[in-house]
Order: sequence, then structure tokens, then C-alpha cells
Amino acid sequence: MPDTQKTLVLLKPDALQRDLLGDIVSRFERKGLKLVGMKFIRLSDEMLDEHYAHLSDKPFFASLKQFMMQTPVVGMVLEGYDAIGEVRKIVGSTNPREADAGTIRADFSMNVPSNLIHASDGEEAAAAEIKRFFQDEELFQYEKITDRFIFGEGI
Ligand code: IDP
Ligand code: MG
Repeated sequence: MPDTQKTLVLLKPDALQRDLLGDIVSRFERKGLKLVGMKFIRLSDEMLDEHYAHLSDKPFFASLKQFMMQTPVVGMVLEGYDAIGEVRKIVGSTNPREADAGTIRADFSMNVPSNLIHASDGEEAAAAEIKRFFQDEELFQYEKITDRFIFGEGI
């Protein structure tokens, strides 16, 4: 689809443990974001060193990595207009108690690191993170009969 963006989302181990996968995916579906990739991922220490490199000097870095490796995570690639910013808006602020009501983190979680979800925070991050977690052949382009109603004319 022209003029759309793709973004990477990870549903963290607390989302899996708390049976919130469906509720979270549903929020993105209702927005009209298109799921173009989805799978379980068993995160490794090396993957997390790369993914959370910006936090490597924080005191909580080691425990954050342990937290993320407790169970598989669900990786998703979502496509839509301004998808990167729109998904971050739906996800809410890092600290669930500072997140706006109505966001996933505010509505379903209470503390870090268990804030349920990761979402790319910009164009550069989205491109790097999609490449980090998905092979090209794991991403799918397909038409839905609702595309015209959700994305407007010209799709
Ligand atoms: P983001 O997930 O909203 O983009 P980042 O600053 O990139 O936030 O942090 C990545 C993840 O690290 C957070 O989602 C959260 O799970 C965890 N985290 C952030 N700050 C803390 C902290 O102070 N203590 C423990 N974990 C934290
Ligand atoms: Mg981040």
C-alpha cells in the first residue's frame, strides 16, 4: 500500500502469562492496522543486547533481559498510515501509571518492566527492528475486503 508505514511490536512475557494476547491484538485490529507478520520468538541474550542497546548502562538491564526471556514473545509487524506513531499512541507511555487512560499500558498494567508490549519508536528503529526479528518471507502483502473502508480510496 502506498504511503503507509510498517512497525514492529513484541507482546512481552507478561502479556502471554496474563492471557492478554487477544485483547492487545484486538486493539490494533480495531484501529484498522493490518497484520503483515506474526510469530512466536524465543529471545536470546544476544538479540536483547542489540534490541535494548540504549539501556545497556542501566542498573535494570540484566533483569530486563531475564524478564524478556522467561517465555516466548509474540512478534508482530503492523502496517497502516503513520503506523509507527499511531501504534505508540495506542501502546502508551513506558511507565503504565503515567500512560493515558485508554492506552494498552494504562488499561492493563501497573509497573515496569512488565508493561506488556514493545513498539518501535521511530522510522529508523522500525526498519532495524523488523529486520532483526523477521525474514522477508515472513512478511505478507494481501488484500482485505475492508481495505477500502479503512484506508480510503486509492489503495
Ligand atoms: P519503551 O518500551 O516505552 O520504548 P524504553 O525506554 O525503550 O521504553 O525501555 C524499554 C523497556 O525497558 C520498557 O518497556 C520497560 O519494560 C523496561 N524499563 C524501562 N525503564 C525501566 C526501569 O526503570 N526499570 C525496569 N524496567 C524498565
Ligand atoms: Mg523503546
